[in-house]
Amino acid sequence: MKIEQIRLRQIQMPLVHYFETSFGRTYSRDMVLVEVVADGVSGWGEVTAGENPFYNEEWTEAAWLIVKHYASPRVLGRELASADDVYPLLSHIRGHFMARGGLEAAVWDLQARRNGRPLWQEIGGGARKEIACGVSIGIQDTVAELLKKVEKELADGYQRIKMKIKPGRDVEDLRAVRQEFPGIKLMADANSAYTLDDIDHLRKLDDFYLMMVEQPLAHDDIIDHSTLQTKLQTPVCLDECIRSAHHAQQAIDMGACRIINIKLGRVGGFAEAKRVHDVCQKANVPVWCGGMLESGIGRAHNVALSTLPNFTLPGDVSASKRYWKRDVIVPAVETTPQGTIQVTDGVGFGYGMDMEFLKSITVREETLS
Ligand code: OSB
Ligand code: MG
Repeated sequence: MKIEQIRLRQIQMPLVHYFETSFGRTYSRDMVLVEVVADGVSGWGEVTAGENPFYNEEWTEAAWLIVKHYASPRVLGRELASADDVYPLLSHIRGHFMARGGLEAAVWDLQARRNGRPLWQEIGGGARKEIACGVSIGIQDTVAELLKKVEKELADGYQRIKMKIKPGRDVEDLRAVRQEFPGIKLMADANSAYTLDDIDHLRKLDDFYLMMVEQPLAHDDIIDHSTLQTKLQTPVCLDECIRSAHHAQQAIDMGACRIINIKLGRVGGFAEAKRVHDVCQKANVPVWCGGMLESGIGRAHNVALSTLPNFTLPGDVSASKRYWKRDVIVPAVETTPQGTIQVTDGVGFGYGMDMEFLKSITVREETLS
């Protein structure tokens, strides 16, 4: 296939409720969408970078420039044998995996559409027709609000609760939730807010029989996590640290984690996400699909990814309405009362585009050809 056009769009979407992590609050998303066109057919991708370079080094403005000036020129007008060709074409770019991944995922979606197949089938998924959903709950102003939020998500059927934690908002918050909900699948995500100096403090998390603690230490430090894991009963799950299958292999070999969160963007797209998945599967390390407050496009891609066999734990992929009043796809992503998302058999990412709404929230658009 030969990509004739790449259209970049920046859209702005206010969140239904702000989302607070150890690195700050997000009230509204500002994201870059990538549309690739060949023979009149469009494939869609989403750059999952945040509005600020706080989760990792990427952010919306930088991602726009990387896709425009470095990623697109390598793909545009080139005869691609497969979407698998995109990752190596972009690997001369250091970092910026989310920017690269937005374009790469769009080419996978296009390839699926050209073949008249669902995206999940195109990437070799299909191990399940229904994916298990958890939710990620941001840091709340008060413990009472946190408990109310947990109760609501459980009532909506979600199978696992993840709480964001940071120093000063960890042990007491977790104790309160555990006391109120003794039997639930519970985990905590620190987004790199601690250091090895906090080992004694982090050991208190073992009291709450969490499924895992996600990325407690520095975003780029697998070595310190391997030290921490030997001192914790709670399994460590790595998020920020794992940007490639090679990282995943090293982290597993070092005993730095027992679970890995795979984010499509963070590893540069579907090809590398599958390689991370395969490394983990071989090592008997379960994985789950992380989220980045995606629009429906990124969300649908996450659903497809979650059908690979080793995605055996509930992910952070949940209903559109938890984030958006109106989503850019139709229908919106919905969950069943059992806390699952039913995988669609539609071609490509399996949902339609709400172009009218998309246009109304587009703040910048550029077509490269
Ligand atoms: O660490 O998983 C994370 C959101 C933004 C940045 C980082 C993370 C998150 C989430 C939200 O946890 C997951 C979601 O609901 O999309
Ligand atoms: Mg995380």
